[in-house]
Amino acid sequence: MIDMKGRVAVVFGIANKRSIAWAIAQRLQAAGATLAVTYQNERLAENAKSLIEGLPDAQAFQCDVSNDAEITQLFERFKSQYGKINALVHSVAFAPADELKNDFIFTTREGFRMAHDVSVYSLIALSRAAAPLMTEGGSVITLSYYGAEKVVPRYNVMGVAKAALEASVRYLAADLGPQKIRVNAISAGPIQTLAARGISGLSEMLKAHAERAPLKRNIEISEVGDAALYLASDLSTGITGETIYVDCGYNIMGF
Ligand code: 0WE
Repeated sequence: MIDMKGRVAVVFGIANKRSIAWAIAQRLQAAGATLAVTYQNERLAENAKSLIEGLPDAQAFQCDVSNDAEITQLFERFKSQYGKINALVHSVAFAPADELKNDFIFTTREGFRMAHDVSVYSLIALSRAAAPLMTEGGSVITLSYYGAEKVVPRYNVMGVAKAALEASVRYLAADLGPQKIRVNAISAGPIQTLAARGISGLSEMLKAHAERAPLKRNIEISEVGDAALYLASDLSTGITGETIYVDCGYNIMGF
């Protein structure tokens, strides 16, 4: 058994009970970790708070990761409340809906800026804020997707942002390694989350994924939680700067 007792994990990106962030928070808590879980804004507060507060040893915080002042304030609260952080989970991404509908060539300047600000820069900002509190070393975990490296129709600017995210994982890993802070990404196969639901053609994608993947099925969200626990724990102390696939093997296939 992996024992995370006495470890503090902060998880960003819960919107609802289908969120990957929520699956990860549940898994870390089940392993004994103390949790801080954040949601973006007032609109999500009621639902997010009731989920988070139902989890033992977990507390809810509001933070919009595109706002530097909110990040600074939040980590000051973490410092006084917990004194340290062991793991940071970044499960945050956004591109304006229109950017995921048209051809990539129609990407707007503002859509590009927003996708990179929310989905990529936030990892840099949060890692910088968390590092001084990772006094026992630490683990930073973010979520990526195969569209970072191969063209997935309509994933568009998010694919470019995920490529930048995976590169940022390597640069952050190099910067933070001397402080025994590891930085890794989990590249998850497609999941029916609420964020993914509005996406046209997702059911066909899930079907094709299950047919082509070596394991002949789609991933379970709990499998992302399991991989995150591994990366957050001392089982993975030799691993940093990596993108680990939790995709039933889909990415290895050439045909
Ligand atoms: O990273 C993602 C989706 C992230 C996402 C989802 C939305 C929907 C609502 C980012 N921004 C928005 N903006 C919205 O307005 N995935 C890996 C899931 C996903 O999204 C796709 C996919 C897959 C898979 C979009 C097009 C094609 C495939």
